[in-house]
Amino acid sequence: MPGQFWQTGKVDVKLKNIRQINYPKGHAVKIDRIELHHIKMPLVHPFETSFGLQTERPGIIVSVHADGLTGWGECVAHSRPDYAPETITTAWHVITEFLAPGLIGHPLNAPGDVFTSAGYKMVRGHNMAKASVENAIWDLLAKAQGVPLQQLLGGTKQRVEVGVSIGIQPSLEELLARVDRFVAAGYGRIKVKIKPGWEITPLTRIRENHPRIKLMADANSAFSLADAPLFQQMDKLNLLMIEQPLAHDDIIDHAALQSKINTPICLDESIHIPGDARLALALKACGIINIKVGRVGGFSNALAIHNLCAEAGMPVWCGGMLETGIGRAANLHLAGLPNFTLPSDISASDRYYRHDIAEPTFALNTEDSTITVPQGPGIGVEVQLDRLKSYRVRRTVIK
Ligand code: OSB
Ligand code: MG
Repeated sequence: MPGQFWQTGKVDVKLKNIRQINYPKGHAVKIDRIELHHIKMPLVHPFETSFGLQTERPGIIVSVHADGLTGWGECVAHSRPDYAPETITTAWHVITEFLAPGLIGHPLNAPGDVFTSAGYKMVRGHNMAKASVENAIWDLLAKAQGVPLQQLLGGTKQRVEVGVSIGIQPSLEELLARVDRFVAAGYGRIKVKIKPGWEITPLTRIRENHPRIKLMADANSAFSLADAPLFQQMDKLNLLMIEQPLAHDDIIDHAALQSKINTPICLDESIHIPGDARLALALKACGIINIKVGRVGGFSNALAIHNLCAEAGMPVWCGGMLETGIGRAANLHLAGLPNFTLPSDISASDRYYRHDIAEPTFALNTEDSTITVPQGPGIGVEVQLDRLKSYRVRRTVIK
């Protein structure tokens, strides 16, 4: 039945907006240096979406240094403004010119104190740039307190339910074989990318082969409201959800489409701030929200969106951006929050990279399609500096 997996009802979380988050306070730290590391990581398998083909993942790794401790964050902007308006170049510019300088020497008792720094008060938008710095500070402050990041965020799960995101493949046979391989590897939820001409047939064939699997489709904005009949056909396939079928900057047409289909729509690209989530809720534009910490500007906004969705009875899950072990560790801590009730796009390390830049790497717990939240201080993984350097193409220091 449509909706059988996702109707989880209300989760008991008190409504807090971004200004009401109770940031746990520790000792004040003062950042003496921020470093940016522009990396290029080769992917083990090309990743094709409706907006293009990726064979490597560019990224900016941010390290913030204070009192002998280092906090790590990852910027998920692409080289091109294809998924979101930001790029590696715009993020580099905004971090080096505006966000980072205002944080040097700025006292931080709690993660929310980043918002009183000069750069954060001045910069509008640029969520992926902001998230990479804010999240590195969350890691730093968790390490200063000697606790796992999860504890600062308010998450409690030891294991997080996950799935795998499968790109558009050169042929239907290759797609079906790839789905079979991931199902055999223990993934209990399969997401496939769709685009016009690559939707009903691949989804129908996968459903025939795997009648009970949690199956979903991600269109990355490739369709329009005129395609409503296509999505009505998908109602027969018992999909867990359809992710971002319509324009990246639309909410209102998604509401129109949602009123015509039973399968829940999940918004990804359209949600950047808590206000977008409130609008989507008010308009009934979706049944589910994908929270990507980069897209929403950091953990503070991610928490705010998580909390307001929990209050409204709307389930969320954690999206992925092919992160390295740094960003994926952060995602695992976030996905430990109570309203992350659907499987997240956080796959095992070997699905992305031959040599990840952080240790330990992540493996799938095959008995329940979960990944264990790392329990050391902060994000709980150690960045391997030699590996980071081997993938690094540019570095800068702000102090
Ligand atoms: O739309 O969810 C998406 C990767 C890059 C850009 C957009 C998306 C994705 C994914 C990858 O689906 C999920 C993952 O990191 O495993
Ligand atoms: Mg998506």
